[in-house]
Amino acid sequence: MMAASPDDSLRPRVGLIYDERMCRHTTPDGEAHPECPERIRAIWKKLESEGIPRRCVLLNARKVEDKYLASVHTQNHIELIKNISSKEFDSRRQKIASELDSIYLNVGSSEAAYLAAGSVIEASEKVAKGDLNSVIAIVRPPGHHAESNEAMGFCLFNNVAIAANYLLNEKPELGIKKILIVDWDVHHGNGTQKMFYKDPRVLFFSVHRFDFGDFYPSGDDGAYCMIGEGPGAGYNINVPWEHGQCSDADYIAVWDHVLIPIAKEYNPDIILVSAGFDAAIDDPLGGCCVTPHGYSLLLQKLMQFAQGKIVMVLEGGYNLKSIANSVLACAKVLLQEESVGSIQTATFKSTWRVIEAVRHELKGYWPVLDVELPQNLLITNSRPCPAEVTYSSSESDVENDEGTARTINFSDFVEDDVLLPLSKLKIDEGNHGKVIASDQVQEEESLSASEASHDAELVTSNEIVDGYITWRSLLSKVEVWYASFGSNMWMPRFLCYIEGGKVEGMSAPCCGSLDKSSPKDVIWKIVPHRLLFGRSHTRTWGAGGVAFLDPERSTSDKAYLCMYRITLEQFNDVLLQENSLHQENGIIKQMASPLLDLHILEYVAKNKSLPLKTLKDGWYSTVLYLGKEDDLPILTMTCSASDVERFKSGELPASVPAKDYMNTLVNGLVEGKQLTREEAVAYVNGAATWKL
Ligand code: X5A
Ligand code: ZN
Repeated sequence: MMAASPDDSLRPRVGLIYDERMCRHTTPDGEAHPECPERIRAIWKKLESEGIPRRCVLLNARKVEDKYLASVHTQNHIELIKNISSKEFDSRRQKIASELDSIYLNVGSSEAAYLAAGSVIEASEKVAKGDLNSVIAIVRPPGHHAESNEAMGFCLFNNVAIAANYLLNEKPELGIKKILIVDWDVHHGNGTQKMFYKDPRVLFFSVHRFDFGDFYPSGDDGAYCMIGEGPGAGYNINVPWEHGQCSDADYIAVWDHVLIPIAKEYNPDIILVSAGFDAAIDDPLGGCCVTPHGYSLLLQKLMQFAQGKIVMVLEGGYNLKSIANSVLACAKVLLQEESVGSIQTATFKSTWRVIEAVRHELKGYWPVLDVELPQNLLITNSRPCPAEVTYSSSESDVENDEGTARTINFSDFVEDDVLLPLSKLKIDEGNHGKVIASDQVQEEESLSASEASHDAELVTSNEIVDGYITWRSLLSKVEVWYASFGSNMWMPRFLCYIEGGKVEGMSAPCCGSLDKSSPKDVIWKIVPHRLLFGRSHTRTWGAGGVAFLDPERSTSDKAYLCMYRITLEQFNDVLLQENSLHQENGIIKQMASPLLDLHILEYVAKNKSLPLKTLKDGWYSTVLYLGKEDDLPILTMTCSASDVERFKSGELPASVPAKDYMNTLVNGLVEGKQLTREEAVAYVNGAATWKL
């Protein structure tokens, strides 16, 4: 007999909807746009390559009838989308689109919009009837931003809202009286919220980046105080993230402590998921990092309700690989196939703040929320918030234009120290925690190496893994000055390397250091080295050159340095990120051993400059020792001397910096009170146009 193959009659019946005609909604002149046809093609191809479609029931897409649109949209809006792709609109179409917020329109838009909405109706009806357990609707354009009289945010018709109304109003015989809409797209589902704001038959739940009203669609609609009105009061639930970088653990925490308890109480007859995948890791718009396995867990936790009646509807999601893998993981969960993977357990402290606020707001409507969250949860799973860091220079108190100390606010990532890599240092078992500093820590006088070995004797057990002291715990006890000379001179930009995140002009967020504590001090210095700009393009800043410091000293030159007192552990994380080697296929790499340990630090201090072989492909692979300050070594990273030669020969391009990069750098010099804006611009231009 064959090994147990799943009995088809026991296997859940999962529907899939996909139709190539929804790919004909494109930008009119072929300009690139994140909401592109390739999104649904990529998902479909991925599912096909994994043999998903043959394990599912394939449904036909169909166009929505106008009468079903009318429960959600105005006649005006319906007419517009109905006619927008016709010849008569050829001359006006682009103008109309340009007057809308984040919308493009072409000859394929109307049909795609009708198919997307109609397909979600088809999917919902099949699930409501019980013909299928669940359906994945791979549709576009997305819908959750579309309001009654307005297309916006890449959305034309509100597909999910239309289907919900269809079930409630058009098919009472199906017995769907209560619908839970779970909107996990990274953006707030403003359209859907408005449509059911006073309606208790639909419980609308949205978890989204809010950034205190700064994140799209911006404003207050996504705030947690928006709880519904009249009979709908308590049936609108917003979980607004304070910042990006949210991950599986943050979402799971919200599920466990907000959504799931409420869903149990509400007991929906069906669940519609506004499943955008733009909170996925590597999404260009979302800046969050939910993994495919994370999404599958969120979905799995919903399957205990409504007898598993789930319709998963694509909304946003703009990284083709991420969305394809995420939908695949969800499909496997709906098919009740193994979902393998592990998630990181770290949550932001802000996550607990948001969860508590939401629970407080809603506990009058949902008594299950009216209990204190277990304190040990908050304590064991979160660390004190290093946010709201006030920093100052030791030369003069750095103040911003308003004359108050600057506050940085995107920094409270909480880490569980579970994934500690090993170091080469073995603990002498007979001598409790004493370090056998094999080849390290030999020279007593300098670099606090001796102090480090002394402190290392005091490490607590969680810093020891399998009898080894982790390199992190050792190097976390050594402080250095990291000397920045480029965009990192602007503190908020540098903090991206510590806390994660990005500032204006950066295309992607940084992952940050494992230890997210802020620099202990910031001071400025001028050194006799030449600042130069080289290369023509970076992933972070786009076209333009970036700053390097000639490793060679030359007394006729001077370069400004903004120096941050950080740990050698953090310096290693900065070094890795600066050389773009911190991730591979979107996975943050853990360093098994440090790039720059105490031994190498001694070497650099003696020889002033060291190109690190392990970083030979990075642009900032040379570590420079620039002397000492307060008895701590001053280190920076720049290109190799041979790269400078290649800049001179023209073998490597030497371009002027991009606008955003330039602004960032200038901001650093100005806010650090080193130069006026004019002087700073002149300084950068001088360096950028200098003939090597
Ligand atoms: C559906 C969706 C995002 C719109 C962003 C506009 N829309 N900047 O993800
Ligand atoms: Zn979105």
